[in-house]
Parts: sequence; structure tokens; C-alpha cells
Amino acid sequence: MKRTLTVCPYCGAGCMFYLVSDKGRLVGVEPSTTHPVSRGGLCVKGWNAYAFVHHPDRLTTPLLRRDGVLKPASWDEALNLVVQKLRAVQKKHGADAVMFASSAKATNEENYLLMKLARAVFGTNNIDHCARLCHSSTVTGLAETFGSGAMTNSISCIDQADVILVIGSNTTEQHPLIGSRILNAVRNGTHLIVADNRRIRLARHADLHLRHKNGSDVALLNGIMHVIIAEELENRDFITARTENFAALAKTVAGWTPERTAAATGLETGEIVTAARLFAAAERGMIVYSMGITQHSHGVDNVRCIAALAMLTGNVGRPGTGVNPLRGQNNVQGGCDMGALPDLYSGYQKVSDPLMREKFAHAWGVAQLSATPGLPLTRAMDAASAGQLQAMFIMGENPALSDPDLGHARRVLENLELLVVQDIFMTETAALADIVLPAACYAEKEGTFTSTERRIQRLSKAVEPPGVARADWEIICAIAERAGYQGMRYADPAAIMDEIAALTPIYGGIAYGRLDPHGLQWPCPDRSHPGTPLLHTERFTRGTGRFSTAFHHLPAELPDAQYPLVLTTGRTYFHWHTGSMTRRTHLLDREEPSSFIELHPDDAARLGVRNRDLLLVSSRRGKVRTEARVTDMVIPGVVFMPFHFAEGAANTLTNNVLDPESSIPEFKVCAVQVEKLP
Ligand SMILES: Nc1nc2c(c(=O)[nH]1)N[C@H]1C(S)=C(S)[C@@H](COP(=O)(O)OP(=O)(O)OC[C@H]3O[C@@H](n4cnc5c(=O)[nH]c(N)nc54)[C@H](O)[C@@H]3O)O[C@H]1N2
Ligand SMILES: Nc1nc2c(c(=O)[nH]1)N[C@H]1C(S)=C(S)[C@@H](COP(=O)(O)OP(=O)(O)OC[C@H]3O[C@@H](n4cnc5c(=O)[nH]c(N)nc54)[C@H](O)[C@@H]3O)O[C@H]1N2
Ligand code: SF4
Ligand SMILES: [Mo]
Repeated sequence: MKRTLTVCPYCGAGCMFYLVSDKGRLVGVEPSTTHPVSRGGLCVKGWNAYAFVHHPDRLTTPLLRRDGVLKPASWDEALNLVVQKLRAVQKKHGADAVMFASSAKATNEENYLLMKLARAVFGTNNIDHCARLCHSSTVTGLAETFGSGAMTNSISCIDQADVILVIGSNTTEQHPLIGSRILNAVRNGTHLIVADNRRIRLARHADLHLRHKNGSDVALLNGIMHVIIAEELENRDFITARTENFAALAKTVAGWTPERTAAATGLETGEIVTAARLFAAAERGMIVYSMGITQHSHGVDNVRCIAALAMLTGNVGRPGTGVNPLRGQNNVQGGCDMGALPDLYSGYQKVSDPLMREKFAHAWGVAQLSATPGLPLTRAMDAASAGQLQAMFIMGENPALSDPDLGHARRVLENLELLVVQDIFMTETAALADIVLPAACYAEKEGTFTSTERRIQRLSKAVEPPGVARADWEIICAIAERAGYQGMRYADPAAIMDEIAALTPIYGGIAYGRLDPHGLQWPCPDRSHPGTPLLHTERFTRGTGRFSTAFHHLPAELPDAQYPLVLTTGRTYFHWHTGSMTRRTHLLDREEPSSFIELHPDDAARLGVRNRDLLLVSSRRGKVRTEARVTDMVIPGVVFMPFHFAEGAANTLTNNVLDPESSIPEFKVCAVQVEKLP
């Protein structure tokens, strides 16, 4: 038996474990007892993270579409064709007719290389990844208020908080090792406020559970800040010493009396006042949030209010405090850090800055780099239907199931002149591709992932990839080589990290030799720097913290006579997004085998629906069949669906309306009708 220490491929908590293998096959997982987050534990996905690796459905060879059918081909044929076809599209329609989608499942090194490929080799800034669907509101909102869009504190800070406000995060299911840490703190006396209208597990342990209307967080947070200022509970010293624009905030929230807030949120005035007093009274108050905040047509405004509440109460820059957006995918923090974003190079260095363009052009050995900002991923589908985009290269994403308004997304993917998909399984998206490239998965390669607490950790190769599958970084380098670019020859991923460190100040001190066993937290500017567990301690990244105000906007689509219910979408404990990995893991699929919708007993009674009845759910975009789960998890008038299942796909229904600033889709609110099927 061989044990290989590596990083969990699922969530951003960043647990590390040992993959146990025998004669080249994985047989199990053992947690790392010394890791600061996993501490000897793992959630059910971590324990089962070895199971999909040897699944017979793994892609083992490149595939080319011939006469409408995907057929095996050699790497030579496939790679030459990728380069030839991308060049042909660019020749005909211009450099920006091509878009690259990077992957929060791939390593930092691979994300860095794909953005380098897009920019240095193919001359376009059209590169983005699933962070756009996820925490783009955070990146925009916190950059404006704090100067940095990452989690300000570390996961271990949970132990030191006096009160934790969890808003729009189902932490025990979606970041289980962080969720259990919160429950542990509560057992030791930490107060907990949960603001989420589903009765999630944390809510059952909370001092206060606020079940406000979906999309009313700006009103709720403005109302809480109103009470804090009205009762003089704000932290005057912090506001004076560390922040700017307080007067504007005070003016905006002045109108948000508990009565007005109650009317906008559906809460009682007493709940708002209690929440304000409980949070403001704490010496150390921490805010934890996730998709319930970001995935709205006003997601950036939600984030502005969260940042304001933390500053108003002086809860930034100390242990046990902070603004903590929990990053979802195992390496979505890294995908952003590496510049797999249309307007930023690695380390959030701006494409619009001529000095940065010169720095990267020089390092990459190209004459110049494009100054035209690229397309956000969520605008790609519309750009393609408007004829501005003809080709997509998608590494490790499955938009044919994860994008909003699937009918539209699929039509666009089908009509592209060229679709290349690089994945480990034949996903719904790969099935539409002209060229499919088989990738090695996390257990079969070296590299680093950056967790939600900015911790850069090493993965190690435990087994060989199936068939002729190759690591993403090797495939990208091979494409660059065939495109005639000689600046992508690396002996190994460690050498790629050396280049990243040289060009990216926040990763400046990162080198493989320094990362064992449990990584370093950025910013880590030089080789002697110990890493940074806590951001904004003396000053904010942008200097002073900025209070940005926000006005309450309703979600873009609200219930009416025809579509009388609010649909909110999200996840379950056992499955991961589009299910490519978890639905191929027997133990997980057995627990949650098919699509369902949660609806409140009152709504069910009105519709004559009983548990497990087959339902037809319709929105203005489409219809799906799914099974009823009658439960008081949801409030009357709201239904919830996970988006994991291709049969009964929630995204057939969702609304492709975007936040104008971050381009995030409003996954959390649309209007639907529910009917019982005979
Ligand atoms: N098991 C599992 N874990 C995962 C994932 C997975 O697919 N499966 N995905 C990972 C990824 S990429 C991400 S981004 C994270 C997401 O992690 P979370 O954000 O925790 O998960 P979601 O289920 O999308 O939504 C969280 C909560 O938002 C609430 N909510 C909906 N609308 C509103 C609102 O208007 N206001 C408020 N305050 N709350 C609202 C919902 O009721 C839900 O309980 O999870 C990560 N972890
Ligand atoms: N309705 C609704 N829709 C949503 C959301 C929601 O809350 N509601 N949330 C959104 C959010 S937050 C997110 S993050 C997105 C996620 O959307 P996606 O990123 O599209 O979903 P995943 O299923 O995680 O896709 C990851 C793909 O990477 C592949 N993969 C795994 N490892 C590797 C590897 O090493 N190399 C390569 N090349 N491929 C690999 C997997 O097989 C899988 O196909 O979904 C969004 N969609
Ligand atoms: S909490 Fe997240 S990182 Fe830890 S084992 Fe579970 S899925 Fe993996
Ligand atoms: Mo996400």
C-alpha cells in the first residue's frame, strides 16, 4: 500500500488527505490528522474522493467528430486540429472570436498556463472561469471597499469569534469542515445568527434564524445598520481611524427603520433589532457568506452592505472577525489569483494598465498583448448568438448543465463553428464538442490548489492517468508548441510556479520546496515571508476602507398570476454541481439519486401534492419534470431545487439576467409554476 498526501478535489475548505493505492489503483482515503482544516476529519465527498478516478467512463483518448460522431484519434491529429481550427476562426473573424474557459478544478499552474495561452499565443483576453457564476460579485464588491476580494480571515478564526453571522451560506452541506467548526464554536459559547430562509442545519443551532425573502438582503443589512447607528452601537474609533465615506452610509441607512425593513424583508421588527444588537455587542464579530449573497442581479450591492456592516462594527483585521466569502470549488480562489479573468493578469494586475501589459509581454517574449478587455463567461453565450464569438475552448467546466437558461446556452454551444472540450468525463458539454481532449484528474498529477483561506497547497501524483489522458498543463503546453510558441517549455509544474512567483507579487515567495506539508497563505511576497493568515490588519489593501452604499432593488423576475412561486436553486451535501464526479461515485449517488424540488406543506396542500409526487415545473424559459419533497425546509411561496441532475435540470428554468457590474447570473431567484402530473 502506498500513501500519497494530496488535496481534496471538491470544496474550497481545502482539506488534505492521503490517497491510499495498491498496485497502481486507488483503494481509499485517509484524512491528515495534522492539517489545520481537516484535523483528522473529512466530509462524505472527501472520504469518497478516490472512487470516480478509476470509473470506466473516464475519457482515455482524444476524440474527433467525424460524420457527426465523436471517434477516437491520436494526440497528434487532435492537437494539430485544435491549433489549425482556432487559427482559422481567428483568421476569418478576428482574435476575439475565440473564448477560453478555464477551470476551478484544475491547478494554479494550469490556470496560469491557459490564460497565458489565450493572451500570449492566441492574442485575446477572452478568458474566464466559473468564478463568474460564483463570487464575481465578491471580487468586484470587496475590491471597491477593501481593495482585495478574498476571505479576510482564516478558517481557524471561527474558534475565536463571539458572534458569527452566516448569511446565504449552507455551510454544513457545502463547506462541511467549516460548518462543523462553526457548530463546534457554538457549542463553546459563540452566538450564531443565520440569515437564510431555508431551515438549514446551522439554523437549528442558531440564537436567531432570519427567514427573510429571497433577494431582500440589501434591505435587511441596511436595516441592521440603521439600528446600530440609531442606538449608537457603531465602532467610532475604527470608523475614524480606518475608513472613509461614513457620512454617505449613515445617510442611506437613515431611512431603513425597522418598520420599513420589516415590510421589505417579511421579518418582524423585533428580529431586525435583535440581530443588530447581538452582532454589534460582540467584541469579535465574524461574517460568513456565499451564494445566497452573490448570485443576484444586485449581488455586488449585497457585498457592499456586508463590507459596510463589518467596518461599522470594527470587525476587520483582527482574529475572530472579518468578511469571509466561502469560495466554492477546490481551486476557484486560485483560478482568480492566476488571472483566468478577462480583465486581470495573475495577482489581480490589470490588463488596462500599460505597464502591466509591458511586464507580461516582456516576460512571455511577445511583442505586445491585447488591451481590449475580454468577455465575461456569462456574456459569451449572448455574444455567440450575436455573431461575435465563433469558437470556445472549455477546460473542466460543464456549462451545458451549469449555465442559466440551458435552452439558450445549448443552442449556442451547438451552433459554434468550433467547440473544444478538455475534461475527465464525457459531460453534457463534451457531448456537443467537435474535439474532446482527455485530461488527467487531481490524483494523477502534480500542482497546487489555493483554498478559500488563500492557502496554497500541493497535490501529489498517486496513480497514472487512464489510457493516453494527459495532465491539463501538458496538453496546454503541447498546444502552444504546435502553435509555434516556444515560451511554454517546462520540466514540471514546480518550474511553472517559479514563473508565476516571478510575475505575481502576492505569490512572490511561493516555491514548491516551501509548501510541505500544509501550504502557505498569500500574500507571501518573498522567499522568507511566512504567509498571511489575516488581511487588512494595520491598513486595508486599498488604504482606507470605503463605505459603499447600496439601494434595495427587487429581483429581476418576481412571482405573478401565471408563475406564482419563487424558485431558488443550490446544492445538496452528496452531489457536486453537474454530478460528473459524484454521480459516478456509488455511495454518493445512492444517497441522492435523482432530481427533486422542495416545497412547503402549505403550498403542497394547495396544489394537492404529496411527498414524492411527480411534478412539472415551468418558468418563462422552460419546463422540467421532478419529484416533490414536501418539507418546512422552505417557507411558503418559495421552492428550492438543486442543479445537479441532467434529468430534471434546474437550469432549464433559471433566469439569465446578470448583475450589471459583476455579470453574475440571478441563480437565486426566478418565478415558476408547479403542477402535479398524473
Ligand atoms: N456538496 C457540495 N458542496 C459544494 C458544492 C456542491 O455542488 N456540492 N459547490 C461548491 C461551490 S462552487 C459553491 S459556490 C459553494 C456554494 O455554497 P452555498 O452558497 O452555501 O450553497 P447554495 O446551496 O448555492 O446556497 C446557499 C444558501 O443560500 C440561500 N439563499 C438563497 N437565496 C437567498 C437570498 O436571497 N438571501 C440569502 N441570505 N440566502 C439565500 C439558500 O437558501 C441556500 O441555503 O458550495 C461549494 N460546495
Ligand atoms: N441553478 C444554479 N446554477 C448554478 C449555480 C447555482 O447555485 N444554481 N452555481 C454556479 C456556481 S457557483 C458554479 S461554481 C458553477 C459550476 O459549474 P461547472 O464548473 O460547469 O460545474 P462542474 O460540474 O464543477 O464542472 C467541472 C468539470 O470539470 C471536470 N474536471 C474535474 N477535474 C478536472 C481536471 O483535473 N481537469 C479537467 N480538464 N477537468 C476536470 C469535471 O468532470 C466537470 O465536468 O455552477 C453554477 N451554476
Ligand atoms: S469539507 Fe470540502 S475539502 Fe473537506 S473533505 Fe469535504 S469537500 Fe473535501
Ligand atoms: Mo461556485
